[in-house]
Amino acid sequence: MRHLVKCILALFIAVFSATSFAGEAKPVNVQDAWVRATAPRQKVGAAYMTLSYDENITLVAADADVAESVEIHSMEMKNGVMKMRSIESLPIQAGKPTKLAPNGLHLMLFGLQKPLKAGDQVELTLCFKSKNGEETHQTMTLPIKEFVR
Ligand SMILES: [Cu+2]
Repeated sequence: MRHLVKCILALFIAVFSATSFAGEAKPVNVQDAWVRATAPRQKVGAAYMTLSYDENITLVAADADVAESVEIHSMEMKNGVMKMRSIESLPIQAGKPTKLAPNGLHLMLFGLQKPLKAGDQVELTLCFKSKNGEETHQTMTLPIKEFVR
């Protein structure tokens, strides 16, 4: 079974590279991307989205026009308390959407220059590393929204 999966994967990759040789790599699929509105004087913010791709790819860095720096964060239970921590990179498995959402994985925006107001927009750049080590950047505009529980 594992062999079969490998074969299908190899075939798939061959087809993929044959059809995309002329242009740039296909962009990573980014859906439902948004930035959470912040309270006045709040210096950190968060961005959420669902990432998917038809090959294994890794999110290695992010940057936002409104923040000094952006980190990839995960959430985990520690002694019954949800804690977030910074992770170096976020692997996205081929064909499996990876969801960044409140109370889970998120992009943390540090050093906000001003409060993030619902209705405004944030320019976000994501840096991905393909399995052959190639890095690509994708810049997108995200709406700022109020988080409704
Ligand atoms: Cu965080």
